[in-house]
Amino acid sequence: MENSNKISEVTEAFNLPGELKECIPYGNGHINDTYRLTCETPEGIRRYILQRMSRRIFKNPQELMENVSGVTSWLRKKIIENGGDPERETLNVIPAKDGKPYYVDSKGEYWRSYVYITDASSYDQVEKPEDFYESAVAFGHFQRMLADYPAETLNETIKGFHDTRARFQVFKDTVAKDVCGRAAEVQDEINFVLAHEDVANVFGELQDKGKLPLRVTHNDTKLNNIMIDDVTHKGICVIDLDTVMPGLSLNDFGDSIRFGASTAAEDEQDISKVSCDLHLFEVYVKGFLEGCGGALTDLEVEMLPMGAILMTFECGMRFLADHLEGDHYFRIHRENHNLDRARTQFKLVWDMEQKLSEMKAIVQKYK
Ligand code: ADP
Ligand code: GN1
Ligand code: MG
Repeated sequence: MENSNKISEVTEAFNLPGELKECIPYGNGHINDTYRLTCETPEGIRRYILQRMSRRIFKNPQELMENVSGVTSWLRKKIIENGGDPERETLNVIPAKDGKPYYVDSKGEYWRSYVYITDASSYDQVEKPEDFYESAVAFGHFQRMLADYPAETLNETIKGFHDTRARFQVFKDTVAKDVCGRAAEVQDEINFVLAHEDVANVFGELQDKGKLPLRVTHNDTKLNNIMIDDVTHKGICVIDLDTVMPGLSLNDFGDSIRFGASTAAEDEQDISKVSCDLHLFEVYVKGFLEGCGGALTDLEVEMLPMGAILMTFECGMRFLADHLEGDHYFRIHRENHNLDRARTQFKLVWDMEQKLSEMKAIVQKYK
C-alpha cells in the first residue's frame, strides 16, 4: 500500500481494538482522504473510518475538530433523549491515544477517526425517490436538532464559505490573473458567470437587510454526505461535518437539489443529459419542510427555488475558478474534470431558470 509506513504510524496512534486487518481508500469525497479500517476482535469485526483532513482547505484542523466534537456530543445527547441510537445516528469520534480528537503525524498532517456506520450506504446519485425524500427529512431534522446550539462557539472553518457575493468578486480576479492561461478556452463559461451577478448577490442583499436568519447549518448537504440505512431506507446519519457553521437554510436546501435532483452525475460530460428533475425537486421540498418542522420563515420558504439556483451557480463558479487556477481545491481524476463539473452546474442553473415558476408552484403546495 502507498504510504504504508505513514498509515501504520497513524492507525497505531488511535485506540482501535483487536488487530488491524485491512485499510482501504474509501468513498468519493472531493476533499479529505478517506480510508476504511477493518479490525478483528474476539467479539467480531469492527470497522472505522480514518481521514486525513485537507490542510490546504482547512487552515485550522484543531478548530475544525473542536466544532466536530461539540456538534457530535450535542447530537448524541439529543438522539439519546429522543430514544435513538447514538452509535448510528451521529458520527462518533475515536480519540487518539493521547486523548485528542485528532492525531498529527510526523509530516504534520492531521488525521481523525470515526466509528464506521454499518448497514448503511451513501449514494452519488438518487436511485429511489424515497431515499431522496428520506435524506431531505434528515437534513431538515439535522438543522432542527442544532437550532439551539450555541452558534457563537462554532469556529468558521472556511472563511466566507457560502458568501456567494464575495466569491463572485474573487472569481473576477481569478479570470483577470488567468494563472494557467486557460481563460480564453472557457470564455462562454466565464461569460455565463459574469452574466449572473444578480444571482450571486441576492442572499447577501437580503442578509444586509436582516431578512434571512443565520442558523447552524451543514453547508455541504450533498447526497453522499448522508448515510441511508440499508434496511429501513431512513436517512440515518448526517456525515461530513467539516463545514457545520452559522449559515442559511436556503443554502443547505439548494446544495441538496443541485446534486440530488439533477438527472445526471455532477461530472457528466454529455451536457444534454443534465436537467433538474421536478419530481425529485418536489420530493425534496416535502421532506425538507417536514424535517425542519415549521421552523423556516415565510421568506425562507418562498426563496427555496432561488436557493437551488444560487447554490448550483456558486458551485459551478467554484469548479470553474478551480479549473482556471490549476485544480488545487477539488480532487480531479481526469483532465478538465473541474471544467466538466462547472458545465453541468451551469446547465442546471439554466434549466432551473426555465423552470422557476414551476418550482415556485411546487413550494406553494407544501408551505
Ligand atoms: P469528504 O469531505 O472528502 O467528502 P466525507 O467525510 O464525506 O469526506 O467521507 C467520504 C465518504 O466516506 C462518504 O461519502 C461516505 O461514503 C464515507 N464515510 C465517511 N464517514 C463515514 C462513516 N462514519 N461511516 C461510513 N461511511 C463513512
Ligand atoms: C465538496 O467534501 P465533499 O466532497 O462532500 C465541497 C462542497 C462542494 C462539493 C461539490 C469543504 O464536498 O462545498 O459543494 O465538493 N466541500 C468543501 O461536489 O469545499
Ligand atoms: Mg463528503
